Amino acid sequence: MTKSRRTFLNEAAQIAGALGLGRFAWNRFENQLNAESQTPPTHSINSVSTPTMVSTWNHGILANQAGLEAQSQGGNALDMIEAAARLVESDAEGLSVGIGGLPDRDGHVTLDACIMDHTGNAGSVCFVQGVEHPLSLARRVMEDTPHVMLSGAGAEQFARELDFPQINLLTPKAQKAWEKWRIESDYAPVINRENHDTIGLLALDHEGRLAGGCTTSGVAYKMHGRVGDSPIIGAGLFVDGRYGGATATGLGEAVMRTVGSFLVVELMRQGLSPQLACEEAVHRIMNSMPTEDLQVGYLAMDRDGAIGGHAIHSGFNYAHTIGDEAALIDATHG
Ligand code: SD4
Repeated sequence: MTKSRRTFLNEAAQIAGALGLGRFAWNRFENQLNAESQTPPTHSINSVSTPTMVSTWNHGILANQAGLEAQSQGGNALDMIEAAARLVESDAEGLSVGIGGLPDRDGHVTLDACIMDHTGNAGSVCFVQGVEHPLSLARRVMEDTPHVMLSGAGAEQFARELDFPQINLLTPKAQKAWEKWRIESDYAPVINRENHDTIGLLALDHEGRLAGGCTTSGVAYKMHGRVGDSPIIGAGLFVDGRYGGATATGLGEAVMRTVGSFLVVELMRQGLSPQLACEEAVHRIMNSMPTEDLQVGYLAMDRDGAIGGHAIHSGFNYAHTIGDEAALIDATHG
């Protein structure tokens, strides 16, 4: 379109504001225009924003710091996500992401990760072994291939072609924990308190671009070959720059069955706040399966930087950083 649709939409948005039309009504109007147009919807971005990050769990504090540092060195929202993820992936003490992650029931550490930008570009890798930075690999899938997702040996081959360092991800600490687990080999998934701490990340950069990422070693002692929600676009992560982004942590099977992160963003598109959207997505799970023994937490940020987080049970927290100010927030639950 020439004058264009964007100018027209901006003018119309101002009029809508003056008329007191709520965001929901405005979204519906814009959607209708999009539907009627032959042109794909524009991925409008805010002109200037304060760089902001939200990330799951305690390790989110340091991760956000790394992300904002990347931004201050000229990086965009994707760079923020990648820098934050790399920090946590390299932490051998963490038992759930990258090196040091707890292995599957056969003793193999297998990683899942994905990344998505505000225009809907997405990349993902799953069931990857021996790669220290799976989220960076997912980014290369997004940027350098015609695909969205590579798995297992194929993803590892791609990593070798890119000269990604190959490392042994199983640390002595994780091996010891696995050997202890093997004595009883109790395969019941454990309620998420400390065991499930994938990092899910959402970033808004200085130009209002949103991006998200998720990286994990998955549920401890899973079956060999099991892939969770974390690398699945729409389940562990979803971003739509026009509305917001969401990410999930907890038992992936429950998130996958309800396409959780997509649902959160879809609810934001329909006008719900990030907090209410997370609550509704959690309730969808609670209304569709027994949840006494499983935990899921959602985290969301809209395109204006408003955030929300909600989980089935207590214990889920997330880090929120705006500029220099960081806070660790206990998510609401139930
Ligand atoms: C999975 N959702 O593999 C991941 C695990 C997780 O915090 O989130 N841990 O199911």
